[in-house]
Amino acid sequence: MERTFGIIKPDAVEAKYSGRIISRIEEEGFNIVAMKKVHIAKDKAEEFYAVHKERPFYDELTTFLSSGPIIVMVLEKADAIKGWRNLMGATNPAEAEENTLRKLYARSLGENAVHGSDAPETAKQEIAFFFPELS
Ligand code: 3AN
Repeated sequence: MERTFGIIKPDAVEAKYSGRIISRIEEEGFNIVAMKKVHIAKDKAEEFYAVHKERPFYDELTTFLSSGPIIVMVLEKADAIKGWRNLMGATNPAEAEENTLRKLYARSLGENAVHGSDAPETAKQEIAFFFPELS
């Protein structure tokens, strides 16, 4: 069993896609270890996305993540990190495969419905960031 960290981003929460996304997560065999709805401030979004600090879209990204409520979750199953990224689909919804969450629900490259950790070390950090009680 492996754990990963996921976010249902402000665009998808606002569009009321959360229920569909959570259903899909369960259908795909993930165990939802923890989940909460939060609205984070811009400085917290900046801290969360610190690895992208030098990227040209850093301000857009952190403004967006703090623009409305999000649902943060810890997901568990065998090979969860890869499995959750596969279920999310490509970063750019225009390139995402059929039936992936981003193909179904994302608006654009910037407003792309969901986030997922990309490696075991980032999963650990991101889980600790939102769920310190689990680490
Ligand atoms: P992923 O979330 O698929 O791991 P990353 O790590 O390349 O993608 O990018 C982090 C986040 O930054 C993406 N989820 C997306 O919301 C945003 N992003 C990536 N590229 C751009 C871009 N060119 N313009 C605006 N936002 C972007």
